[in-house]
Amino acid sequence: MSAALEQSAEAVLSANWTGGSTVPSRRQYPHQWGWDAAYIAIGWSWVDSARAAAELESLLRGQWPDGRVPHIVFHPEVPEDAYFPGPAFWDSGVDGVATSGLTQPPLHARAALEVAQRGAGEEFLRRVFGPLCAQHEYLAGRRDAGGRGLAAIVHPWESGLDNSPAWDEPLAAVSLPAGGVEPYERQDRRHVDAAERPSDADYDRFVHLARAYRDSGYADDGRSQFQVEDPLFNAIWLWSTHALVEIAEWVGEDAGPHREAAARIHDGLMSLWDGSRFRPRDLVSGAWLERRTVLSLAPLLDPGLPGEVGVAVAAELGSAHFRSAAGLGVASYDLTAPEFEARRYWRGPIWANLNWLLSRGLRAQGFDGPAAELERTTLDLVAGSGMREYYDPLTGEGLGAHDFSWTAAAVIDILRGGT
Ligand code: 2M8
Repeated sequence: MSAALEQSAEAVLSANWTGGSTVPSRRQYPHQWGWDAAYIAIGWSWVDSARAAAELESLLRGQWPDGRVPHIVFHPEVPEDAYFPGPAFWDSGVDGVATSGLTQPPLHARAALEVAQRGAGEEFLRRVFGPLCAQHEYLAGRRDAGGRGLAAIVHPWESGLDNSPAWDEPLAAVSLPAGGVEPYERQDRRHVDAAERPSDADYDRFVHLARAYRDSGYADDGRSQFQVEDPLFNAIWLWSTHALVEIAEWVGEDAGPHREAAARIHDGLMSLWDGSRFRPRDLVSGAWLERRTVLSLAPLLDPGLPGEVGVAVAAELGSAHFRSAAGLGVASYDLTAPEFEARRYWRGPIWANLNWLLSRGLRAQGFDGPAAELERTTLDLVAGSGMREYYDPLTGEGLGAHDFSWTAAAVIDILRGGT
């Protein structure tokens, strides 16, 4: 099974390769995405280290002078209406590279380290070290709205878990223009069933928040109506900061500032621990967010997590809140909650990239058995239902886009034994 699965995963990455980078899926997401590029580079690293390096360097071509790494780098030859919101909406970019103005979980330093380890080497690391440091400095300098050493996200799209029930409360508090949101045309339901995509009410809020951020000149001035300290975004940032320590040592730069940054982010992350679980903090209301989501499990990636906290988070991951009776992986939302939706994007389905991330987290805490089991169930799920964007946690049915790049990348990394 594994040789055929690996072959089909490589075929998905090859089919989605556009010559300099890889689209998440040909029709639904026809540009390059921020954190997708990191997963995809790790997948490519086992197959073609030149493509793996190119994947990350292509994304970094879109980096802004302030250091932010955009959540989308647009392909100039793709028509404006192929994806909404497209380049004209964002009205941003540098040196002729059109980008969005938001960012996404900063998995890139971690990916760069692995890409270098599997063949791209020191020369590649020397090219990306400066840009990766600038990305981390942007987050520390411009996004620490709460002053706790954490980066705040200013839009649900920045979380990567766009439509998670975690954001229902802060989104409900967003005030929309009195006359309604200026009309716009969604493109995301052309290729995927509407029942698997966000509602119009949620989209109105996404679009309004993005326009307001754009109209502020992407100011990061604390005025956004949505500002949240998210445990997943910050756990990934911390994991990447540890990678930056290793990269600095490899290329002979000073690793000290990155060690200090890691200690700061770790302390910030622990401020999201309520004694029984990690929770996002809403910086607008000042309150912890209630909903039980997969975001809370990501701090497993922190190698400095106190032992008893690691045990509690791993137990939560294995509990009936997240592991479906069908044993298919980790649900994105509490299976027992009234708002759980098995088929709707980020409101219940299983995602292969999260299974992969959490298996890495379990290993970081020394739980190799559960990690291996999660990897096995991920492979079984994909073998049975194809390289889909997400999966129904009750039945295993594949949902969302087909031939999905990060699913293929996770499969390759698991099969080739990345830990
Ligand atoms: C999804 O997000 C985009 C917006 O960025 C969308 O729905 O149009 C999310 O799953 C996000 O995490 C992912 O990076 C992106 C591309 O795969 O799709």
